[in-house]
Amino acid sequence: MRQAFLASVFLVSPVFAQINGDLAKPFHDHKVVRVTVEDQAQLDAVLKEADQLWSHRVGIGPVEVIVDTQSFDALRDMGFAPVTLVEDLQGMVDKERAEIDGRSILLDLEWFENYHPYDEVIAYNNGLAADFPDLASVSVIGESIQGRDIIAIEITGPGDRSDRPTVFFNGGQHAREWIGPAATTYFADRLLNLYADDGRVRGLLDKVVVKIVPIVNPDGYSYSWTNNRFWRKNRRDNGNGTRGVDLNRNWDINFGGQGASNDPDSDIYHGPFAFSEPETAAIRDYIFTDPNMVAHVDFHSFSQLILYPWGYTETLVPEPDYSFFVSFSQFLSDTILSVHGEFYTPQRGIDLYPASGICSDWTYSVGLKGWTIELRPNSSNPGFELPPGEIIPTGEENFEAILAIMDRFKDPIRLSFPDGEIDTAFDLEATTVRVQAEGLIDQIDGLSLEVRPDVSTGFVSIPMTDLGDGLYEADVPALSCGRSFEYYVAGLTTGGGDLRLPEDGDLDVGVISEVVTHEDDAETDLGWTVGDSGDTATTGIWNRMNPQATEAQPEDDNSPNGVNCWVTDGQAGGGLGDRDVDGGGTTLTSPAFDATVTGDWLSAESHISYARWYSNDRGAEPDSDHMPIHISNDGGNTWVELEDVTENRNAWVTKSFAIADPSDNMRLRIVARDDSPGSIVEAAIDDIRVLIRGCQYHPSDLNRDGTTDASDFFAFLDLFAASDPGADLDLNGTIDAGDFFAFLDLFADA
Ligand code: 0X9
Ligand code: ZN
Repeated sequence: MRQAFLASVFLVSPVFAQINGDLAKPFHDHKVVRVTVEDQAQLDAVLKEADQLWSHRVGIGPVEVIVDTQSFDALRDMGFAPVTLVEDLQGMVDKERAEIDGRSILLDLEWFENYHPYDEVIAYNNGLAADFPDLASVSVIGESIQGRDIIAIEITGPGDRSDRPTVFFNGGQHAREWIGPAATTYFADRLLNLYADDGRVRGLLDKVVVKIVPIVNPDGYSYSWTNNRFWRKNRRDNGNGTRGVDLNRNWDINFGGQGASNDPDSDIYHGPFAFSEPETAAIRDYIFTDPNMVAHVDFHSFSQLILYPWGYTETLVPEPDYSFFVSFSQFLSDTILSVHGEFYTPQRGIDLYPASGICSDWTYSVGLKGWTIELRPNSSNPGFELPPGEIIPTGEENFEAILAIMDRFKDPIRLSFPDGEIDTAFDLEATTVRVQAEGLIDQIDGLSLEVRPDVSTGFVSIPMTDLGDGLYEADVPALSCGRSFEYYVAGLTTGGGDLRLPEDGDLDVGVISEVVTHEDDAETDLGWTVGDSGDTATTGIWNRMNPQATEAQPEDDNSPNGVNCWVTDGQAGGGLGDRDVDGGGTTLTSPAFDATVTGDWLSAESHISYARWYSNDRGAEPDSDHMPIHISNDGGNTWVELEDVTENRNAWVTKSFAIADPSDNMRLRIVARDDSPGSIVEAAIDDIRVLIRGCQYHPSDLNRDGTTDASDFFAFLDLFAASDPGADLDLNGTIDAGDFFAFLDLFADA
């Protein structure tokens, strides 16, 4: 609904005066304000007036800055109408410090009820390693410019770790983001303290090595405690009276490109050359010493974001990585949400704003899956000063995310079904099973599809073909309707390990026939009704058209041969929140259709299927609306819910449901609802079909004349004599006595 301010923010070199770091009360008489600038000249004027940037984001649109009273007045006189976010910044800093000082440092988790200076964070990590010598060790992996240790804590279960994948987490690249060191230390604490009693943690740590660097930038972190609470960079003496390199612009990935500054005074100064800083060089070398490292998260604050590559370019990372980042980042977001209800937006870094030379882009470029997670809070007030009482909740929700990452990367080789698990095969059609293998730290040495058809007791092995890029496939030969088989994938790694997908058990597949008896691809209007007496939506009313793409709305319909679909106002409008659903619900009701089973079937069931698009994860109040879809078998008098859509795929998703009581007077109804003023709601529907699924013939009725009799027996003998693959009923690759007995079994079952 509300127009979200998104990207198209371009970065400029912020020119702002350095805070005088040695004053006891540097922020006396200072506020944090938001102004909206309309062009570069206005932006320059604001930056000239401001003391320091509050947000790292700077461009046309809203900009948040620290100003003193004089500058505040100056901005107001220039006509900027500054909105005050923090009235008394020094008061806020003092209050934070008083709260920190007033808290007693107690044992165990209470340590995490407060923030701690550099020495205490290091001491706490050392204490953990001392308490759990079988599970953890701390090493010094480098030294900061001012000679402070950069430490790493490594955690894994006892035993041989050489074939365990490593996941790597760090905090504290940015000095003022105190929750980063706190949360990463919390992860170390929980992993170690839960190992003994929590089977999930133990199971993961027995397969994965976790490495954590809680403070990448010790000098900056210390300085933010002693001098300037809002210091961001390291403390490099730049030689021209300015201090500090932004470590998160110093990595060797598009170094010096957009979103980084060559002005040493800037908060996003990239430094003289990539890895010029001992802090970034130390982390680089640490990563390179571990060939098993597979995934990495660089923890920052604030904004509650899960950012994936690239951060510097609009070019998408190649597949399958792109799809992986989209879906797994969404999964991480859902995982975090499930803990305390906090929403972390998953998105590409570049879609936030461009930034060059960032850590997680670099880790991705050297072969890891790399993320930047921006922790709590989600708003500029309190921004970097997340209250100490929120350390543990932030730690808890992100602990679930790091466990999810450990789980996802725990195997030296990971197998998955890129098209999902197959549960249905079609009459007399071979079924292709595809497997995606990701060699995280090992290689595949052959995969096979293990199939057990209904007539056999054992599995037969079908070798899978290597299609390249880790993709393997094999065909289960055609079977007739009514039959079934089980399957799983088995293999070996070159390291000698066993592979199996699924990890336990087999997948069951039934062979069916499918006939489409009603088809509506929305290319013409078959008699739909837009609107209902209860509708209150004022915009985003359903219409049928070739949709115009927005961030939330599809560019194309779903049908391969069409252009139109039903969509909640398919026009793009001037902005994202312009023509989405606003002000309540908008209802779309289908014409009546016949879902009864027609034709001769031994057994049959009617299904309804449709393709739907739903987007509600943009805007100021994401994930707050829903789209109920109902079906009626009495022309619209009574309705049964099929699903209540909340899943934000921002993509076409085909759903299919069995119809409990099919009639010849069915209707489908879709209500796209906008109940939260701040959310963006876009929906579409296409390719509505009725499918009859079942079998028209018994599998022993080989000549398909409707009865199983002697003629089928002779038909089988003909196939058998001709060595026709259709006679290989047990799928063992040869036509032999086993098939003969299998046929007798099917025959007896008729
Ligand atoms: O700008 C940064 O370095 C990170 N944000 S912060 O406020 N913690 O400084 C975010 C970098 C993420 N990447 C992109 N936005 N491209
Ligand atoms: Zn940061």
